[in-house]
Amino acid sequence: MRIDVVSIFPAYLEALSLSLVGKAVEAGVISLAVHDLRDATHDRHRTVDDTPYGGGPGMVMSPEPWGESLDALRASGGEAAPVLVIPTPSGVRFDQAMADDWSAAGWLVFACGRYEGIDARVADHYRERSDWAGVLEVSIGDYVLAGGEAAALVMIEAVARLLPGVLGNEVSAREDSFAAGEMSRRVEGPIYTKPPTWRGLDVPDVLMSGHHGRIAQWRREQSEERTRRMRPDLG
Ligand code: 6GU
Repeated sequence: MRIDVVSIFPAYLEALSLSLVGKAVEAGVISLAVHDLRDATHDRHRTVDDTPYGGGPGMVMSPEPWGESLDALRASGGEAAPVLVIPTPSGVRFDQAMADDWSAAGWLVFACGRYEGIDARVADHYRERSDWAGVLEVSIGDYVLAGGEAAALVMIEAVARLLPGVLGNEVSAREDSFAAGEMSRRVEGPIYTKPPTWRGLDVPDVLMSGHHGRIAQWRREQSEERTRRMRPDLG
């Protein structure tokens, strides 16, 4: 999979060289590049924003640098059509099913906005372009971040761990889509490892019993109880 990220803070994405995503890049499963939006400006101050038409607070990211940067990316890619992901708090909610879909895409481009967001014509334009595979405006939750970079990190990690050949991903694509369905219904219960007693707290006896049927039933009950308590919106 190819992933490009465009941002005015390319250093924000340096975390992608660590951990699971970093290993997937090293292994060649992901081809990742981060691009500075300001490289697509032509004035002395490398300006990427302007005041909003109609008034209002803050600044809006100008369409021209986005158009130039995204067109250059597209031109570097041959036949393949990329999906343009625009992280924004006004987008559709990102979830495991979406991560699952994206893990089958060949090429994702993340356009990380700052300030009050990107001029709306950028999304409109790339939605009409037949050499792009679509535009998705996506939020990671109901809170407001200062920019799309942290959200892009979240979404890229969720996709990367599903790619075949990524270390620790032994499960099949079929099991992943099952997991996406399960996740929308319930959360997992508590898990334990050694030692059997820690600061006076014991691991539940049933997990030491070796009785696989009872263990499975106990885990189901714990999952249901925790889902009711922590996620009353599910189930
Ligand atoms: Cl994707 N971007 C920003 N700026 N804030 C957010 C978000 C995205 N998702 C939740 N809050």
